[in-house]
Amino acid sequence: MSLWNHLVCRPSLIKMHFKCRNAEIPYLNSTIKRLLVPDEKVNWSSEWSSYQATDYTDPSTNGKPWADNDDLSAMRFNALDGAVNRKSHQVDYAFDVNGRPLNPMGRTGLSGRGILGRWGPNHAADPIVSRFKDGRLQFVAIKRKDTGEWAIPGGMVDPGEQVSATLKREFGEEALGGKAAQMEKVWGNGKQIYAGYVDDPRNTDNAWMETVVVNFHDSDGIMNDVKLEAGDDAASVRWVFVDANESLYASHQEFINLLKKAHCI
Ligand code: RP5
Repeated sequence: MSLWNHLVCRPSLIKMHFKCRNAEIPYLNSTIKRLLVPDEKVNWSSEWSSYQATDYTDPSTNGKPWADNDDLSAMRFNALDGAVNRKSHQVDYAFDVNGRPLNPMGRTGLSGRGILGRWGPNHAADPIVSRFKDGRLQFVAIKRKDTGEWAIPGGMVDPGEQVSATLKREFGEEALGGKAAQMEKVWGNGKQIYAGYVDDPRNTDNAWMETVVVNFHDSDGIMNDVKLEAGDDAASVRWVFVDANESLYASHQEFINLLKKAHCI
């Protein structure tokens, strides 16, 4: 079995990425456009010897404490590199001729890091706080300031941070306006429903989002007394019914489909 067969044969919730191949609109915060990658050329194993993705690393990431530099030789990939987790949830990823990690889901039409901080996987955590209201399942969603889309209030895992801490921190910052709330019983009720790749519009050939999705279901009416308030990267926050079929950011609809399954819907 070839290396590429090995990579693409691992089961994944995301069968093919689309949102990080949109060549119609400029890449976030830039005028840069992706090279159009047709479906049949997404897999690295598909022959495309002249493939030359647009190379772009957002200059605003330069020198940021959360961002890598360009000295890839000093980085330990597919491993815990000091406090930075460079392991993928899904695969041992491969590298291009310049030693840059290769997106395990294939070509995106853009190389470099784009606006992401890390070469390779960029780890996030997504808390889905849910409850039944009038017999219908709903979850807390925020409106992202960057794209204006509704999303699960997730965020990046800081170096050395436990995912369990990221989940609570991000929910607090984005959905509770940074205020503390009596949610201990809800936090004690977490069930992981996914860990892996996210089809995030920021992904590139060499940098991509991965996440751990945990459902915190409130069966005790605790959230009835918790005031939602948008903060940080969120412009707005509200409860959304899962059957409303609203369009969501990145792979968040797939995560909500998993939530529905977990609650037998
Ligand atoms: C998505 O980006 C993840 O699923 C998570 O919701 C989010 C993390 O990025 P930021 O919200 O911190 O930009 O890929």
